[in-house]
Formats: sequence, structure tokens, C-alpha cells
Amino acid sequence: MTVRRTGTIAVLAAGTLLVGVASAAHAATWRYAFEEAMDEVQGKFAQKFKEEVEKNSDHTIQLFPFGTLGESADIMEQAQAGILQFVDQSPGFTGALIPEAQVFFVPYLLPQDQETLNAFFRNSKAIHEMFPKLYAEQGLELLTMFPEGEVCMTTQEPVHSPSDLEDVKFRVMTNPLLVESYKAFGATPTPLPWGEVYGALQTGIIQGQENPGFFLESTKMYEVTDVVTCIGHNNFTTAVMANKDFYDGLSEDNQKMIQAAMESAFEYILDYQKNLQDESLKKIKEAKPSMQINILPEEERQPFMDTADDVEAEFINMTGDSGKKILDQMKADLKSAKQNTQ
Ligand code: 6CS
Repeated sequence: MTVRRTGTIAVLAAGTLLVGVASAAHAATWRYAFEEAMDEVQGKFAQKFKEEVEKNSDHTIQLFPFGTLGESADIMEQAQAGILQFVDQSPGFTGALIPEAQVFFVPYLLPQDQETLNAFFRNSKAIHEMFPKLYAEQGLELLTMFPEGEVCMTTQEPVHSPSDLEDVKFRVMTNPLLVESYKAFGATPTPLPWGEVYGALQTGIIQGQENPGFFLESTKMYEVTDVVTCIGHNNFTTAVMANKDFYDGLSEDNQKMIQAAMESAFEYILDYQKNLQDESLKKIKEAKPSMQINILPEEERQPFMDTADDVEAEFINMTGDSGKKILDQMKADLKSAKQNTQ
């Protein structure tokens, strides 16, 4: 009797274990790291993606915001190694790995008009057809790219022309083209990972940096700089990827579910950003009334705009034919986006 009962328990236990294994194999937990905090744009996007995946499947997404797994370069390595299934890394850092991704740092290439910009990101052949092949070569499935807002500079002193950036050690993300771009703007570019920026400004190692409005506000850049200058030179782009082996190993249904969740999060994040730039600049002014916020007029932007051709030539120099094809396609995509939104 005892033996039989033990046997029954053993059979039941084994059965439960099997069910557990079967459902664990079916309902996976996928890890997703990004370069910002939960309440910042990449975090909002990731939360929406998680919500969609968990609503439409048995899978769970575990989110890792900035700092929990290291710097941007660390989370990229973890995604390539398959420790993470998903990663959000901006071309600002990916440019060191995929040189063509630096195209997003040719000044004045992307428009500031929100509708045109959104149409470009929605429909661009460069983004949807060309970049995925380049990311795949690095073991990554490119799932989406989206804008995060107009990039403005923060400095200790006002900037009205490139000569005002002379002798300013200016932090840039770690890609060679951005270094060239800030050299052309007259500054002394200093590539640094994000985690070192606040301290470097505080201790005077650097005197300036650039980022979109929401990030200047949320990371309190106004505590360590005195002037915001917007010259319309760029819009911050980011990208979300999956580890390619992981993605290729998924069923077609799961791949479709992930793509649909990405599309929902993409539309959500564009909507979330309506008015975000203006609201963020306003909040900076409220937090620190002495902060100067200068939106430069056309004539003061011109000398910065005049550097664009040289930086573009440098991009082609760095990336050759492959980069030129991407750049040409992006220009064609931007033209159609403009035509379709007018
Ligand atoms: O400047 C940076 O490094 C950071 N900026 C933004 C807007 N997102 C993440 C990135 O690490």
C-alpha cells in the first residue's frame, strides 16, 4: 500500500514535472535591455512591447533598464552572445560595430518636421530593407528604428556660432563620424559612454554634450550645464534588435506576434512624443529659471549647416560603396516622406 502510494506520488510528481517542462518550453521568459530609464522614451517603448507580447502570447518579457546590466556596449555584447533576447541600442553606439549606421550622424540629413520624420521611419527602404542585412551580419535581427526627438547641445557658455565651441571639450557617443561632425562644428569631441557624462561635466573634464530634450530634462543636464542650444542638426534615432539565432529559432507565429508588438510599440512611441520636446524644455526652465534656452535662428544655423557636405564626404570615406548606397536610399526615402506629408 505504502509502496503503491509512493508510486502514485512519484508518477504524479513526474507528471507535474513534465507538464512544467512542457509549459516552460512553451511559455518562455525573454530578456530585453535598453539604454534609458523606465520613464524615458526607450523604457516607454519597451513597456508597451512587453504589454503587447504578454497580452498576445504565453511569453513574458523581463526588462532591464540602463545601468542594470552595464553600459550600452555591454548590453549589445550580451545580446550578440544570446544572454539577452532583445536589445535597444542607438546607432550612436552601434556605429562603432556597423559603420553604415553612422549615417544618422550626417548633420541636417533628418528633417525636424515631425510628420515627415515619422513617415520616413515608417516607410524607409534603407531602414526596412537595407539595414536588416547589415545587422544580420552582426548576429542581430533588426526589428525597428524610431526617433526620440530633436537633439540640442548643453554647454557652460552660449553658442551662436562654431567659434563659440572652440576649446569646448564636447562629449559625443562613441562613433567616429560623430567625432568628425563635432570637429566640423568647431569643438573638441570627446567620446564617452553615457554613465560617465554627468560626472565629467560636474568635474569639468568636458564642458558640453548633446541629447534630445526629454533626456536633457530627465537626466538633469541643467544641473551641470547652463545653456541649451538647438540648431536643428539632428533627431536622435534608436534601434531595437533581437539576437538573430534566437529569432530564427522561433515559430513563424511567434515571429509575427513579435513584429506586431513592435509595430504597436512604434506607433505608441510616436504618439507619446507629440509635444514632448517643447514640454521638456519648459520643464528645464521651471527647474532652473537661469538656464538659457536658445533656439538659433536660420542665419546662425547656416555655418553649422555648411559643415554637412564635409561630414557626408567623411561618411562615404569611412563606409565606401555600401555607405553611399544607404545614404542615397535614405535621401530618396526622405524625399518621398516629404512629398507624402505635404
Ligand atoms: O547620449 C547617450 O549616450 C544616451 N542618449 C539617449 C537619448 N539615450 C541613450 C543613450 O545612451
